[in-house]
Amino acid sequence: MLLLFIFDGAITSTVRMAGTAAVAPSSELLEWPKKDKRRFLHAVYRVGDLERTIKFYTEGLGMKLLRQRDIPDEKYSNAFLGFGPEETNFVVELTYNYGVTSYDIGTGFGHFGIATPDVYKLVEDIRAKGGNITREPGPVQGGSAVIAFVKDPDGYTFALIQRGATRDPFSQVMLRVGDLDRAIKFYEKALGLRLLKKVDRPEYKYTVALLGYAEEHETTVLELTYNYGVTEYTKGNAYAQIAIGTDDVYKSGEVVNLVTQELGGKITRQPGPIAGLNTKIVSFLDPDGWKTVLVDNEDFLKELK
Ligand SMILES: N[C@@H](CCC(=O)N[C@@H](CS)C(=O)NCC(=O)O)C(=O)O
Repeated sequence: MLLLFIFDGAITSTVRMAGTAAVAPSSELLEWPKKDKRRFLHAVYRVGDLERTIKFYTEGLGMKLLRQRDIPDEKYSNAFLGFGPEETNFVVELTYNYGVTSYDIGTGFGHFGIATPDVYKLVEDIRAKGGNITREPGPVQGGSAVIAFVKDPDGYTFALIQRGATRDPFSQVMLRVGDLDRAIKFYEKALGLRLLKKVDRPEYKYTVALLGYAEEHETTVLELTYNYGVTEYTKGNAYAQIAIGTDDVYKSGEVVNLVTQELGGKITRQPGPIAGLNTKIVSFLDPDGWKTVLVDNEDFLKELK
């Protein structure tokens, strides 16, 4: 239960502690996401055929298959793929639900971004393997960065972005939002993300914002896109969520709870261990309905072992 107090003129909220309740001023609590050890861990989404997607990601996009697990009791399997180990890299967690061969991606999900030193060459390699190129390589409209778009076998778009050698080529997740300033504020306050760049392209009627825990070329970033006048998107049932590491799911949950009261969104799973697994998480929706899961850092590393 969350208790709110007025303390020294500031709103304060209780921080969970075993048996006792310590009161932390909300201003202090709101500092936590910036002090916490945060990192984008993985994006979770559903695919209709695991082997087909694994083949495309490994042979076409150059990812490695990191691990697989089957949960027959719950009738699903997972595969984890990325450009390096999960301990350090952002990866995809693919879910295959037994017997479900296709999904609706909706209009809100944008793309996953992969950085590569030569977009033209990667596109030719993907094309030679039968990949679906939906936007030929060339400078982005209104800019100079060379990009291309390819669709994976389920219809998820991957943006190929030309960039020199990078530690983790998995460079971005792009989601569309209906109110960019509200979304930026939410991700800054609830998750401690930093606004790295905001680009308005009035000639193409959109604005994008990049948010990350380090500079754009050093890390995976969240790209939020606002199309002028579009406030609603469909979410479909394919893309699920993004996972981020935290040192304290309880404190992080308190912060998210405070921020949702101000900006919207809601906690969908209260902080605590997942039944049957030794992993503590808290999950929530942002004001546009995009889901994030905060995962305990130590539990996550134990799970990998
Ligand atoms: N209407 C676009 C707005 C975002 C956008 O246009 N982004 C740029 C990349 S930052 C793009 O896709 N450009 C297409 C191109 O250059 O062909 C959307 O919702 O995806």
